[in-house]
Amino acid sequence: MNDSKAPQRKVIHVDMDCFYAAIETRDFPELNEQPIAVGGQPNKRGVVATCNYEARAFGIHSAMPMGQAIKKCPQLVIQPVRMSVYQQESKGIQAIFKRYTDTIQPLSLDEAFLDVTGSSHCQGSATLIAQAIRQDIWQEHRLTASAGIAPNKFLAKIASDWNKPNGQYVITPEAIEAFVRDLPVKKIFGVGKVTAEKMHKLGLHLCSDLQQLSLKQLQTHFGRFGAQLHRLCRGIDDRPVRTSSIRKSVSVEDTFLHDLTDVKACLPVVERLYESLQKRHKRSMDKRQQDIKSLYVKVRFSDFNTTTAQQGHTALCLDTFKKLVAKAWQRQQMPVRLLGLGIQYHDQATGQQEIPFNENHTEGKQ
Ligand code: TTP
Ligand code: MG
Repeated sequence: MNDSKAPQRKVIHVDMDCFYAAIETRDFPELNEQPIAVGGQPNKRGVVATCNYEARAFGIHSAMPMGQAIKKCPQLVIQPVRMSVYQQESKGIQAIFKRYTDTIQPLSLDEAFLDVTGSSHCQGSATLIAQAIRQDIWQEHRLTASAGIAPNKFLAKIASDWNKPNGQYVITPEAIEAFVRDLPVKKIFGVGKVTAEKMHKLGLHLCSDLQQLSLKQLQTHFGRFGAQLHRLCRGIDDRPVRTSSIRKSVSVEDTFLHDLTDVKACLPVVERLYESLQKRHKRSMDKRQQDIKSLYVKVRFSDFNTTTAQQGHTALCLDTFKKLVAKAWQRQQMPVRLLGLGIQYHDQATGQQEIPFNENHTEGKQ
């Protein structure tokens, strides 16, 4: 499994614990030990952006409608989103990462991959670097982070969840085989609810089950995702840690105050979103020229099921977006609460791509 020519990579995935909620309890200590959720008010169709562990004990989680959260926990304290504060904290945390490596790929405000291969910090130990980063974050921000340390992004991301909160977990190259053997298929990057269900029906529950299938069999069952699955179920993932200057995609989306009843009602919204997408694309091109690889849409139905569809394309095309929305809507034919349009770019650096989702891939919020 090891590529004997390239040095063994060392990737760290850092993920802040209950990020928005942790900032709220830090800044308002009187909230300590109370169940809190950050998000919109229930009477305005607000959803939970995140919540602290006290609230999670009641079964509350991200993306849950706030009305439902309040039913589960009537004493829940709702804190409004203070995005500019979270952005500021995120900048400070990224500056800490910078002390240790220049190869940083932020995934969101509270999450990033760091490639520390060949680093001279902490005697070159990725484990000690992760510890030092978490310690800096605590000392300077009074926030806790968890980290995963592994030879690639796929495993590092799973590992950061292993000892969460305020912990870290290392998967050494020697430990990969045993680690992936018992890993449930739903932990694989790109395997959502629908793909996992399909796998379960085929009797595939763990990565070791997937390993029994040939590349050809995986391609037969899972189409173009098959080849990636063949590698991932063995713990192999060559995707590089990309610095933020390389955008892999741009997208725009909108959640509606009132659901759109059918596909006909969606089309004028597609036109409006298309205009903002064009602007984003242009801004992205001003920074760096990239070729369009495909166009995609996201449709979230009133029951929160989210489905996506994409099509290979080399240019922006309103008509294609409309057709993709119609195709996606057809799958569930229910009122729509969110619509999104996106562009995926070719990866200039490696020729590889990270597919944000698979075609026909229906994701429930997990
Ligand atoms: P996460 O890292 O998914 O969650 P978290 O940091 O709150 O908790 P954990 O300890 O499990 O990592 O997301 C980071 C932030 O992104 C989160 O604090 C709030 C925001 N967020 C949303 O606004 N909506 C969402 O659906 C999710 C999942 C996150
Ligand atoms: Mg987090």
